[in-house]
Amino acid sequence: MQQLTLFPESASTLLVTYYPEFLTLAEADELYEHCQQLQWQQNQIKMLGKTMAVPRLECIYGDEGCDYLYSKSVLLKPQPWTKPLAQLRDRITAATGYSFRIVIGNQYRSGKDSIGWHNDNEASMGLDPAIASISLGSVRKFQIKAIGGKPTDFWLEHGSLLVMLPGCQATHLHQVPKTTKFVTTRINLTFRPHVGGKR
Ligand SMILES: O=C(O)CCC(=O)C(=O)O
Repeated sequence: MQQLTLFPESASTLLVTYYPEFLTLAEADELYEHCQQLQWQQNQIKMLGKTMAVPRLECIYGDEGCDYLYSKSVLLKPQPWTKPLAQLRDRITAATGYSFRIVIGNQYRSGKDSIGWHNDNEASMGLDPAIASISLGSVRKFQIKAIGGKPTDFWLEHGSLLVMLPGCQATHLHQVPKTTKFVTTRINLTFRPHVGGKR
């Protein structure tokens, strides 16, 4: 498997590794088809006293009881693993050495969908989680920066895997910004650990 850091000097300080062709084109196409059948939902988030629609669709699959609350506002309750998602989880574990109990899907329907600057520091993932992120469909810009630092851009390709290594969430923020360029649907799957639920 080819492992490439697009920004070799900065990738180690950014605490990420990038595998552009983790999946073959045929595998990525098949997985994209599968993901279109997942149970996508439009969640609402409370921010600064206002309730608003999350600017993307979300879904979650994983081990029983591994609920995931983020931004003290959005509670995701996992559906049981589908066979393709469980097989992908095991393949990422074999390639990286990290284990995962849930996968959260993000569906960006157009350039208006996004995820703002944040870190994934929810206590339910335990200390210093490794998070593995598969991208499918349209290429979107993923930005990462040390807190207080300047962003580095990654263009996450169809079938690629980006791993945010342990420590990354404590020191860095990341986002997928909105774009005015024409883009079709992008699906992102983030495989995460979880300290609760049933195995
Ligand atoms: O879509 C992506 O590549 C990033 C998703 C993300 O930041 C998240 O789910 O926390």
